[in-house]
Amino acid sequence: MSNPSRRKLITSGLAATAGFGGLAAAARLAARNGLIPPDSGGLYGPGETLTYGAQRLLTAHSHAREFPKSLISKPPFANETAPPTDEFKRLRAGGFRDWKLTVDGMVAHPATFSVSDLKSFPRSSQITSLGCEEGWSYIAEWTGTPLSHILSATGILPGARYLVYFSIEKDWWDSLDMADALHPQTLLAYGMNDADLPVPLGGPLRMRVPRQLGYKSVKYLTRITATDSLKRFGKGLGSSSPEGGYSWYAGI
Ligand SMILES: Nc1nc2c(c(=O)[nH]1)N[C@H]1C(S)=C(S)[C@@H](COP(=O)(O)O)O[C@H]1N2
Ligand SMILES: [Mo]
Repeated sequence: MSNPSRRKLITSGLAATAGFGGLAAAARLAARNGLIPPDSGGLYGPGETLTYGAQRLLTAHSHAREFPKSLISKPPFANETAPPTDEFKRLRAGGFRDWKLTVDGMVAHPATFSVSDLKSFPRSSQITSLGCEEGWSYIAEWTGTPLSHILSATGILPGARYLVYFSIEKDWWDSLDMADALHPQTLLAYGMNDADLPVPLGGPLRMRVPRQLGYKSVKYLTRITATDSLKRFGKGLGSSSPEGGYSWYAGI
């Protein structure tokens, strides 16, 4: 969708249809433009479709706000965790030298990367806000490899539409469409505030998606798989979050 006048037309069509003909008709318009989120069924489905469709058409190329260093938040942070599993403890005891990120699915060259491999690739830093759906947020500087770099290095195939990504915590996984996967602010983050990413905040490696709510920024990242359909992952809703009642698309 590169033609701005076409985008404008579809966007005003979406808004007008939502007001005039109702959400279901807006959803049909979004569907014709390939803008149906995976959790579009059920009671909130038409609303999810309208939010995602309108955001994608209006803001596909926008950036999350970046802040000056003076606004970086002071610890402690609200949501600190650490995976309690033996596997995580073993990897941590080894300084995370054996931590592996596997990239597979619809890529020409499936590969496995260590954190030091990632550190040897082009790096990017951003000072952005991480906001939780429960209401709190904090600002930090995240450093990592742009996800887009890994996708070009592994040869993402043209048919891929989503990236599904998994934590060493088995019940945490999520997915992004290609607009967010290729967005320059989407990072495989291994650093925070000029240090290694602390374990409670997702170290050694987390997804950082500043254009969406905090739960998309999955911590303890171990695998990314490229796919053309989200149907065969979990309940087919694109993430563990909609299974618990939150939207797959959590744009801010
Ligand atoms: N593996 C894993 N990733 C996770 C979570 C989690 O509990 N486990 N919590 C999510 C939620 S709900 C939020 S708001 C952010 C919190 O990130 P923070 O610890 O940096 O505040 O991480 C997200 N990623
Ligand atoms: Mo959250």
